[in-house]
Amino acid sequence: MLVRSVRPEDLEMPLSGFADYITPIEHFFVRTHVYEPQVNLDSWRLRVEGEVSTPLTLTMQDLKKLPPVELVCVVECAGNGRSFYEPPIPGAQWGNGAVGNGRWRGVRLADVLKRAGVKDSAKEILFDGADEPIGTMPDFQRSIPVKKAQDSNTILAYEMNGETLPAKHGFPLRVVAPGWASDSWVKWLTSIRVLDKEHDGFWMKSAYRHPGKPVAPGTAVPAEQMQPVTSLRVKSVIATPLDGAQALAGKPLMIAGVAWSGDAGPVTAVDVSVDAGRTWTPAALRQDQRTQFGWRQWQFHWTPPQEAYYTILARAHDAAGNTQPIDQEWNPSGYLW
Ligand SMILES: Nc1nc2c(c(=O)[nH]1)N[C@H]1C(S)=C(S)[C@@H](COP(=O)(O)O)O[C@H]1N2
Ligand SMILES: [Mo]
Repeated sequence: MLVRSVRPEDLEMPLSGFADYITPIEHFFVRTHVYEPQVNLDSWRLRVEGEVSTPLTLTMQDLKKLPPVELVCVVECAGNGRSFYEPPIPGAQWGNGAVGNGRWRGVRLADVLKRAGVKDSAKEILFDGADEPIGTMPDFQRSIPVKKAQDSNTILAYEMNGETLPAKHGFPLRVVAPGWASDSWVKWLTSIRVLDKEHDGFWMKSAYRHPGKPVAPGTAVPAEQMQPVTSLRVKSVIATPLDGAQALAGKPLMIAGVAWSGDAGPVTAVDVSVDAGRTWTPAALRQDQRTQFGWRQWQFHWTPPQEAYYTILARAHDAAGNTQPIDQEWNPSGYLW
């Protein structure tokens, strides 16, 4: 892993990780705002309160009585790729690898909310985890609109890749908000609060906000003129060959990687260019990876015709007709590269 920060622990998946369909836990990126809390399952409870008719206090056993659901889904930090923006932006200097493709198993958030009886006044669902802030840092709490919470794909996961959810990734329970940046995927979940208004805590009103339109690079935009980061953007990454690799002229070379999108997904096509974007040719998408929210592997076979320096690019398209740009428009916090 590429260590972006030791304390708190921020670990990035190296480019070679994009060669996997399901990202193994040992290669899965880690982002922690404060520290990794040690949760004891015997004393752990999930509280559901606020605008509900029956507030709940659930054990893991209670949760596991609800119907289990499993889905393959990309989790990507809003700030993934921040280091590519010009001018530079403070914050974790992620390259490409603050992202992974996991197999998540848990229960539908909608099923939990149904048991609590959500009132008509409900607007947002606020999540809090067992990690407590240090010093003056506000507690990491994030909310999502009721509509996203009620979506049958939004789950509370207790398993990742067929294993008990690892401590680094939120043991014993985390939010899985498919298609949305992972600041909404609250780890070590202990509290679900149904709100009758938009949550106005620091992590909603000041952090994770985007102008929603291109602004001149370097511009300061007041937070209230920005909107929360939600859906991921269509994107592909080349896993092989790696930057700077050498290959033999006249010999077949496989170009391969993965592609994903967010709410506008799934990915419908990937093109490859071997001439710095002058011409593009469709790559082959794996036929057995047609999920709504997982990434999809693609391949392109090419024989470099002569000894030369080649610039290879990939670009993905999604179901809503979006095309991956050459680079993303600059924004003040360096989100959604
Ligand atoms: N409780 C809690 N949940 C959290 C965070 C956190 O600091 N505390 N960080 C969020 C952010 S910004 C990211 S990118 C993802 C990272 O998930 P991972 O470490 O499982 O890859 O967790 C999210 N959930
Ligand atoms: Mo993040």
